[in-house]
Amino acid sequence: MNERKIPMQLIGLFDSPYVRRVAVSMRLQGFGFEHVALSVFRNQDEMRKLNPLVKVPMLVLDNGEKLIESSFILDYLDDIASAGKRLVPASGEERRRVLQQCAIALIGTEKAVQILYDTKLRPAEKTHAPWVERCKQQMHDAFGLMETQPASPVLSGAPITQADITSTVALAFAKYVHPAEFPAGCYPRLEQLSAFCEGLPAFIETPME
Ligand SMILES: N[C@@H](CCC(=O)N[C@@H](CS)C(=O)NCC(=O)O)C(=O)O
Repeated sequence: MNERKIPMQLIGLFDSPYVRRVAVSMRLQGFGFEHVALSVFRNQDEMRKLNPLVKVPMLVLDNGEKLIESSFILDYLDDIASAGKRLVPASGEERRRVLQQCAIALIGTEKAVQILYDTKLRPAEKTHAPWVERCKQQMHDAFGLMETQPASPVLSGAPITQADITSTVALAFAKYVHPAEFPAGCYPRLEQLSAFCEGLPAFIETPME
């Protein structure tokens, strides 16, 4: 069992897709953690004391070591996970496939975040419409590419992978922050995967809001 005496601390809100994918993964892998629910915007000063870079997620290990960047945090967790609990296969074609699907989902996520920051954090007159349009196009291109991937094996009973988690988290986040861009049925295969994953306890226990 991976449960530790002093729990690891996961810093950041679950409305961050990067934090949420780490939290869901930790639950699926059986790692206990204390959730430090601080916002990079509303709790900036407090956050800076924990993480001078003011970025989330941050995972504080039980020895006090601090890890940043969701992909590298997940890589560490896979490395220490017990047998059968890895979320990215250790090697080979399957590993490459899962990581590439994560990469596409992360681009969709990144573009959704950029649109949000560019339209909500700047005064309206300082928003550059062509850049926002470009990001929207790239966001949809990424989700469109995810939609064309072969159906995930998890839907036929295979173990869940990081590709399933990151794709599901990406769609939930993008829909949440840009609802008009994602009417129901616009990415039906992805929505099917998402409905399956969001029904799992690890996702239900990690709500975005
Ligand atoms: N590539 C990073 C992205 C993390 C990220 O950008 N997190 C956002 C919250 S969704 C953040 O920290 N925003 C504050 C900022 O960029 O200053 C990862 O995967 O961990």
